[in-house]
Amino acid sequence: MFTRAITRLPGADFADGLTTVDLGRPDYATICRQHQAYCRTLGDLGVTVETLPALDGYPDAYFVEDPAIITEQVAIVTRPGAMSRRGEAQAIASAVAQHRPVARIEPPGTLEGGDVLIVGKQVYVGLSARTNRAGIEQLADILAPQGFDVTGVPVEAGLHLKSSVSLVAPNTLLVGPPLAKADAWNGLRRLLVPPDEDYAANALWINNHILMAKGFPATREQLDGLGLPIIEMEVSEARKMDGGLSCMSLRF
Ligand code: CIR
Repeated sequence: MFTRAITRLPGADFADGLTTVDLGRPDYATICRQHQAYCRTLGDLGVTVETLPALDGYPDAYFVEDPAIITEQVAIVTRPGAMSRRGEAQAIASAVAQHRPVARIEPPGTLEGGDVLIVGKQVYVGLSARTNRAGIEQLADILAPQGFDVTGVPVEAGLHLKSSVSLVAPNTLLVGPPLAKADAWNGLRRLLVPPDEDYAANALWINNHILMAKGFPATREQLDGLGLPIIEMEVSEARKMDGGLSCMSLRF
């Protein structure tokens, strides 16, 4: 059960953030509306949502999942691999410090929360353009005393690990094409996202519901088999900036 989430308001400069996709510039009024709907949905699921103010000069700060990771016992403030996002760490630190003791990823480590997938006591971390080996080793050291085992997973396509894989039920992953064959998932149940729906691989399992991006019928059919209520969310504007449903909150 998640009882809390931290989100951040999109800044007026949201469209100036990093992106690798060519879907046009996001519209500010629309991202604000979609953000409100996202927060409202989390609230409806019993989550108390704390929304931080937009962070001037950091258009990607809206994606609060990346500068921090929260477990039951600790908040880890990361060191984003994207230079333009590095300053976000300090800003999120004061917010997460209200809830947990804080540990930090230090140079030369880089790590972004979008690369971190926690399945029970197993933590899968994408070795990606944003997260390096030193970052993964530091995370492993921070989490070892809590009984977590950390495994690196090469991410060769897509922005982060969780751009292509999500936990959607106990020991059950929703996996997109870039990670469909990764050895790391041996022993876990896998639902596969077809190549023409790869964006839908980023979904959120929260308080026994599944939040998924709207308009991906084949993925919806896979998820329907789990028997959980599914909420389809409009996330067109975050998608234009390479963001998905998990990126827009820190849940704990
Ligand atoms: C970035 O490139 O950093 C942002 N435009 C998107 C971050 C998405 N975050 C995530 O997947 N956790």
